[in-house]
Amino acid sequence: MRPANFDHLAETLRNWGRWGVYDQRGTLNHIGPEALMRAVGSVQMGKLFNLGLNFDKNGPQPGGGRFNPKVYVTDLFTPLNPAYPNVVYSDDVIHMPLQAATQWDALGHVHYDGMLYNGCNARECLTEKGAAKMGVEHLATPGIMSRGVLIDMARFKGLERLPTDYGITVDDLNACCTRQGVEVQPGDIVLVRTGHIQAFTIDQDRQRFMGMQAGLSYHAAEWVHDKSVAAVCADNVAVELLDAEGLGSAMPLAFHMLCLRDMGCPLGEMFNLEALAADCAADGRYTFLLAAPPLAVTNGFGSPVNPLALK
Ligand code: UVW
Repeated sequence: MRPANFDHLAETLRNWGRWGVYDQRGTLNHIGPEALMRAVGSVQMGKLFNLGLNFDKNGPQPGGGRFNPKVYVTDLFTPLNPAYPNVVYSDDVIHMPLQAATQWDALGHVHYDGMLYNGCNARECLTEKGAAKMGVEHLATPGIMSRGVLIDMARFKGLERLPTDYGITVDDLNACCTRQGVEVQPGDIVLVRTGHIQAFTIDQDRQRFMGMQAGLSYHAAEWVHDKSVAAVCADNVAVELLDAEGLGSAMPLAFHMLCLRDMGCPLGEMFNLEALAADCAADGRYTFLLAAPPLAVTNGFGSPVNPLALK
């Protein structure tokens, strides 16, 4: 069975046609001049935070289809001109899944009932060559930048990490924003901290990091829609709650489906929010300029990203 109220939610939240029949950017359309100027206005201290994981063989993947990045050196001490061997360059190659570590999900990443965001027929749009529609390159132009709002749910609950079976509700989101003294506005990018990334960054337990984990309940998609949020990111693997019940239902990854397929809302995963969250707790300011441009991988289902938060 599909989760309770899923079909009703999907119909209510669906943004198909809202930004035109050819739109492939979804809720990023909420980011206009007003949202960007609000982002600039949130820069007050000149403090910069990197929210990305490193891309290397020690990444968060425990094995399987998604593996950690492999980097090969293809040129080392190669002379630019053989006549002057002391003037040289070095080059390298990376082989990695686009979903290996900190990443954006493109709108074509998941779908159900044969349709992608904006009513695209999945059989026509998705091929072995990738996403002919709803590829990540459409999120890359002009890019993803807006005001970021950190929602530090773990700290709000007085915990280092939320319990792995905890689904973050609409009430939680509202209560946490009130406590933090922040109001999410149209075009903002919301970053939710669960503390789950510590399973990788502190425990180095890749299996547990990829396993059951706290995250947003699929009901929270309604909040994302009502607030006109441009994109949602989190410090876990899937942004949403991963539990046996949801994964065993007829609509696994229900929040993904509502966001990517029905709303057209990109999801940012494995954002390391630890240092940023500590700083926000210290100065009581939870907003910042977020610059998180995906790579313009043509027809890509996702992209690695090195997100930056400037306070
Ligand atoms: C899937 O696992 C399908 O998606 P994600 O990596 O976006 O959580």
